[in-house]
Amino acid sequence: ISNNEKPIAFITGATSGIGLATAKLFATNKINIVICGRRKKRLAELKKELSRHTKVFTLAFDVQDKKAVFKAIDSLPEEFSDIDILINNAGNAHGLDSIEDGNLDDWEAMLDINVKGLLYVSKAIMPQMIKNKAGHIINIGSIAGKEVYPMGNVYCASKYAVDALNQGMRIDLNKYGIRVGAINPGLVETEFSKVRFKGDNGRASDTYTGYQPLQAEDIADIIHFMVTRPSHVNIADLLVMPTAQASATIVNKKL
Ligand code: NDP
Ligand code: 8X3
Repeated sequence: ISNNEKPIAFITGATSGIGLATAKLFATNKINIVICGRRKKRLAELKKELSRHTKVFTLAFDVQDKKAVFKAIDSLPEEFSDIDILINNAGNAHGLDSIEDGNLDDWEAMLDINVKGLLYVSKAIMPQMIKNKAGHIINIGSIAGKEVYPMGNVYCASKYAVDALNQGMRIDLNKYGIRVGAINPGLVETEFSKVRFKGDNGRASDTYTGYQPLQAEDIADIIHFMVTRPSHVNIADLLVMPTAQASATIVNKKL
């Protein structure tokens, strides 16, 4: 965005966690935003709050629904259609089961949202970046895309796929001058574990007790750093953990 005074960022999964914190930080730094998610009420509230700082457009769609993805992105008014930055963030884990106990609906949700959803959104936005011979795509991977952990199986597979796609996009879009990079967080306290454990809030909060987990704002801060580097600098791949975490399975908890 270094050459563009009024950049437009398209953020998927902006209704909570990392996407929400990124939308807020971008807005207060005068980056215009298109915020996406399925929860329309949250999008409307966020638009009201952030329109004080910047231009905001909301798009409600499910990234699993490819027709809805293309229809939503096609419907963007002209002033929001020239996207400079794409934050491929929408995603979740569904369940934490040993592979033989895995639930097929959970498996499909993770592959459809985390992998295919990311592809649909990218496919819809890439043509205009290619036309401009400029753009910046940031993929939100995970430590789960660098290291497989017990019962992580399909979620890890989905995030390994994000890692592969991050590399593949960087290679194939190189000829157009489009920057592609990933940030791979460790434990971040968001709605992630509420979704993974299907509303079992005790299990969700246990994930983040006994140590200081990352907050969504910590990741947003790094995403903002990535997009504000000079245009010849591309942060290609970052792994970020709380200090208390040393690997996907080693967390120094003081209980
Ligand atoms: P949250 O659950 O807080 O946020 C997930 C976001 O994704 C929500 O805004 C949700 O919006 C959106 N989303 C989920 N499913 C869909 C769908 N089918 N269609 C459209 N949007 C969808 O979790 P995080 O902020 O933690 O997660 C953001 C990203 O970070 C994910 O890709 C996750 O895998 C990754 N990550 C998270 C880590 C963590 O420890 N929290 C660590 C490493 C990576 P809505 O429900 O409104 O559709
Ligand atoms: C989330 C990271 O290790 O909590 O992507 O599953 S982990």
